[in-house]
Order: sequence, then structure tokens, then C-alpha cells
Amino acid sequence: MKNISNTPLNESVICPNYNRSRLKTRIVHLGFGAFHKAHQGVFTDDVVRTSASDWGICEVSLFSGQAMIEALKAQDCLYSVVEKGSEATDVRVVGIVTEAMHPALDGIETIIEKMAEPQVAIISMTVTEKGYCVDPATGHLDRQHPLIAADIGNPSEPKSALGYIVQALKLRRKRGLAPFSVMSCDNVQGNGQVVKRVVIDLARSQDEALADWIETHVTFPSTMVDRIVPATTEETFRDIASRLGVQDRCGISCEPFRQWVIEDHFVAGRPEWGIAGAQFVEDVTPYEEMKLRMLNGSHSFLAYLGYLGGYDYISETMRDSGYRKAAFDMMMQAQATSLNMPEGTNLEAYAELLIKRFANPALKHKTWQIAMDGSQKIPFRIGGSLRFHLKQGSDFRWLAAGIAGWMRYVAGIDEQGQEIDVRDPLAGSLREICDAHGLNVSVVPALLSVEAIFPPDIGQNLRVIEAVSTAYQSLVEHGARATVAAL
Ligand code: NAI
Ligand code: CS2
Repeated sequence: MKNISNTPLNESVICPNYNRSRLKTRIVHLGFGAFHKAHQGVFTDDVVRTSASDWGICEVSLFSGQAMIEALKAQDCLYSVVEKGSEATDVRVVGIVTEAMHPALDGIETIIEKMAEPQVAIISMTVTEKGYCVDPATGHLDRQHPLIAADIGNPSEPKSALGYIVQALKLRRKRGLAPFSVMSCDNVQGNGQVVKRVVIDLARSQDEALADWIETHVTFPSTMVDRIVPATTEETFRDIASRLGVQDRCGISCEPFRQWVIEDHFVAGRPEWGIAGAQFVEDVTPYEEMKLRMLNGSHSFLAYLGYLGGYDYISETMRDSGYRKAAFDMMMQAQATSLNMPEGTNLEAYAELLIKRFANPALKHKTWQIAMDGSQKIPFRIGGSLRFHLKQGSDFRWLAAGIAGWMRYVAGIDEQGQEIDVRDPLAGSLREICDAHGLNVSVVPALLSVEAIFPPDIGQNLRVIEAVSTAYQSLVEHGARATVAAL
């Protein structure tokens, strides 16, 4: 079958300018999804394009994505990235993937053996916020989580990403091999510390000595990652095919902007990602907080209130002056004020750039996509800044409106009475709470009592209950557009 590896591509396509046979699998990535392809894949490709780097990646998907891995194998592990600016579009083929695996195609053992190969130095991951199986009450591993319960019962045939990592480390230790570093690239606050905690918790459930060895020898650098990469649709695939000259079911389309800030703690080396624009720092916390609060926080705000206001895409919300102004005010007044940034950081310029990026009409980023998994996202995006304002006694009306928008959204019925397809690990229990109250403001304290999302210092705070109730009441009486305009 004609594909990207065996068909001449359109002349303007940028193809690998290096001999791919020099690449070795030195990274195994878990979660070959939209974001990884357009972010870590592109950074690593840039390093190989401009240096003698031999860092290649074995791509693994553990759950969904079997067809994607099959397609990748069938096209010699090449895939395309279309970078869509407001004016120009660039198309490139990424060549750094050396292998592709899925448990249903290759078997669990093959993947663990790959991770345990001596030259593998980094296990990186984009497994979504929920892939870390954290118990929000303790910050430790949720042992009741179905994937984790299964892994504890049968460690040699893991299901969770964490289970694969523990098994691979166990093999390395047994064979006297050096450890690797584990690098999370998910939008999780303190992603390195989080994955460290849950990996060690899982290891400890099997073998104390293994857990101690991991604690001492494995590093878990935290990262701040940024690039807006909407999920692909049939329209995206048609667009990619017309630009390439051939179909690519592994292709992805994204914005031109990309940013990566990484803690430089790698036990077995790393690619020179700095060549490609990554920034190495001692502590990524301020950058992570900046991005999670200013970008992702306002994204969630726009997603819930935009969806309710009848907007399918983020760029549409930016054409509504009320939403555009509210998003900027939220960034500057609710989020930027809560940050403690290194000297010289210009948060106003950052906010202005975010508004421009959100407005990019070439990106079809669905409000519905960003609205997904709100229970996992809200704590990082809104929780920290809300705490800051409660302590300062300052104004947090944008945060309250965002939470109220989420509450109105998870009720599952939109402003026109149409069903909303709410995707969230807690969707069922949230819907039960909403159904018991109807579209009544009494639902606000009930939802604020869900401690997995709102710890008691937030959920039981009277100022929070009052501000969210006011915003919720406005949403029910006047709708999302009027509520946002009035902010
Ligand atoms: P995606 O849906 O295209 O890919 C998700 C990947 O995660 C798939 O390979 C899937 O198999 C895997 N996965 C899902 N649940 C899992 C679980 N419980 N355990 C192990 N693997 C699991 O999503 P996309 O766009 O690649 O986003 C993934 C994550 O990347 C996001 O949740 C976010 O944390 C981060 N991210 C995404 C950005 C974007 O604009 N798309 C930008 C910055 C970060
Ligand atoms: C978005 C993010 O889906 C979401 O929740 O807020 O994926 C966002 O596009 C990225 O973090 C941008 O880097």
C-alpha cells in the first residue's frame, strides 16, 4: 500500500536529512498520542537533524492506539507533522522513531524486555492526567484503581504504565544493569515527583528492596511541556494527505509554537534537546505553575463556558470580545498574580501570546476536547491560584466562573436542552449529584464536597461557595455568554 515511506512526497515537505540507520532505541515512550508526536518527537528529530545524535525512540501505546501503532509499523515508523500558523504552514516528516509496539500486537513481555535493554536511558510518558492513578486525598498511588489492583495481583503482566516501569526496573536490577530516568510529559503539577511517588509505591507493594533501589538510583525529572495539538479528525487527515501527497494515519497537525522546560536530572544521559530550543533548569516548578494556571486554567475556563455558549472551537471563543477579554483578565488578574516567577519573566507578554495562540483560526481545537477529564485537571489549573486568593483576600471571580461553568457542564445537558457527552473518570458520580439537584444552585456545595477535586480547605470555604454559587446562578438565569460578558 502507498504510504509515506514508499511514495514520493510533495516537494515542500521537509524530510529527514540524516541516515536513520545510525539511530538506536535509547528512549522508550509510553503513549504515542497526538501531543508526543508533535512535541518530544519533533524536538528529538531536530536534534538528530542538526547533530550527530543517535537518540531514537521506540513508541509504545498501552491502551487505545493499536491501529495507530500498526499503521506506524507499516510505514517504516515515519510520520508527518503539519505546523499551522495563522499565515504559513510547514510540513515535515519525523524520522527518529526506531520501533513501535503495542501489547496486543507484540505482547507485554516484548515491551518490558525493550525497556530493559542496556542502551535504553529514558522512559518518557504522555499517558494523560488519569494515567498516574493517584489517590488525590493522599497524593500516593490509588491501590483501588482497577489497573493498579490488577498490577498488584499480577505484577509480571502489568496493565498500567506504572506497572511496566516497575517490571522493567526490576529486570534491570536483577541483571545488574544501570537504571533509566523516567520523564513525564503530562500536564500534571510536579509531574516528576508524582510519577516517582506512584512508581515507588507500586514497587513497594511487591518488593521493599526494589523500591529502595529505585528511590536511590532512578531519577524522575519534571518537565513543563507546551504545544497546542488538537485531536485529529477526518478533516485533519484529508488536509495532511493533500499537503504530503499521500495518506498518513499517524500524521498530526498543530500550532507552530512549542516550549519545553526540563529539570536536568538524567542518570543515563539525554539528547541535546537544548539544540532544538528546550530549556534546562534546576527547578521547573515556577514554569509549570505559570503554564498550568495561565494557559491551561484559561483553556478550561474557555472550554466549559465556551461549550455552554455554543462555541465548538477555542478560536471561536476568541472572536467573541467578552470571552477574549475575560480570558485575558483571568490570566492576568486571577492567575499571574498567584505566581512567583524568576526575575525578568514578562507575564503580560506571555498572556498576550497565549491569546494570539488561542485565536489561531487554523487550529480546530474543540472546547469539548479540553472539557474532558475536568476532575483530573481542575486541581492543577485552578486549585493553587484559588488557595492564593483565599489567603490574600483577593478577587477570584474568573476562577469561580470557571468552576461554575464546569458544574453546569457536568450536569450533562446544554443550554439548548441537548445532551452533553461528558467524558471524565468521575462522570457517573458527578451526574448523580447533578441529577439529585437539577439546575439548582444547591448543587454547588454538593459538588464542592467532592474532595477528590476540591479538598476541604477549598470546597468548604464560605467565600468559594458564595462566589461559585453567584456565578452558577447567573449561568442558569442568563446563560454562559452573558455571564462571561459581565465578568
Ligand atoms: P491522545 O489521546 O492523543 O493520546 C493519549 C495517549 O495516552 C494514548 O497513546 C493512550 O494510549 C495513552 N493513555 C490514555 N490513558 C492511559 C492510561 N491510563 N495509561 C497509559 N496510557 C494511557 O492525547 P494527547 O493529545 O497526546 O494528550 C496526552 C497528554 O499530553 C495530555 O493529557 C496532557 O497531559 C499532555 N499534553 C497534551 C497537549 C495537547 O495539546 N494535546 C499539550 C501539552 C501536554
Ligand atoms: C488542553 C491542553 O486538553 C487540554 O486540557 O488545555 O492539552 C493544552 O492544549 C496544552 O497543555 C497546550 O500545551
